Amino acid sequence: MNFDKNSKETQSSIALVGLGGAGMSILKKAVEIIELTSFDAFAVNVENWLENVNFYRFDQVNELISELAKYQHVILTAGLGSSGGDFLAYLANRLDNISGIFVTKPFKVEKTRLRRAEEQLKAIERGAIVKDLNELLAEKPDSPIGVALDDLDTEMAVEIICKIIKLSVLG
Ligand SMILES: Nc1nc2c(ncn2[C@@H]2O[C@H](COP(=O)(O)OP(=O)(O)OP(=O)(O)O)[C@@H](O)[C@H]2O)c(=O)[nH]1
Ligand SMILES: [Mg+2]
Repeated sequence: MNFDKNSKETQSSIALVGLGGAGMSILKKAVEIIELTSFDAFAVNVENWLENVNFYRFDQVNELISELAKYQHVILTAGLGSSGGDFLAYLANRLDNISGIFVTKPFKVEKTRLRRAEEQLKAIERGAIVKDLNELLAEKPDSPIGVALDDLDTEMAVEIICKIIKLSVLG
C-alpha cells in the first residue's frame, strides 16, 4: 500500500477497488489479511472510513479512471444489484488493465436487485468470478445471515489475494 500518494516509487502495480457497501466490506477483509504493500486500495461510494484507502464518489469517475489507468493491474469487487454494481460495470468496460472482477449475486428475495444484477453481469464485457448469495443460504442454513455474509466476504478476500499474489509473481 502506498502511504505517500504522490510518490511514484512507492506506488504498487496493483489496485484493488471496492464499490458500494459490499465491495467495501470485501476490500476491508483483504486489507486486514494481506500486507498493505501488496496493492493500493480504492473505495467508491462507501460510508465507512478506512485509513490508507483512497476514497472516490460516483461523480469523481473521470478522476478515478485516470488514476486507475496508471496501474498495471486493476481488480474490481462489489455486491451486484445496486449502484456499486452499475459503477463496477462502467469501470470494467472503460479500463483496459482489468485483471479480475469478483462479485456477488443477490439473494432471490431481493427480486429487483437480482434482476438489476443480471443486467449488470450482461453489461460487463469480460469474465467475472461470481458468488451467488443463495448458495450461501444452502451451505450455511444454521448461520445467522450476518455471520454467513462476513465469512463470504473473507472467502472473497482470500480469492482476491490469491489473484494479487499470482499477478505479483507473474507480473
Ligand atoms: N458480499 C456481501 N454482499 C452483501 C452484503 N450485504 C449485502 N450484500 C449484497 O450486496 C448487494 C448490494 O448491496 P450494497 O453493496 O450495499 O449496495 P450499494 O452499491 O452500496 O448501493 P445502495 O443500494 O445504495 O446501498 C445487496 O443487494 C446484497 O445482495 C455483505 O455484507 N457482503
Ligand atoms: Mg450500500
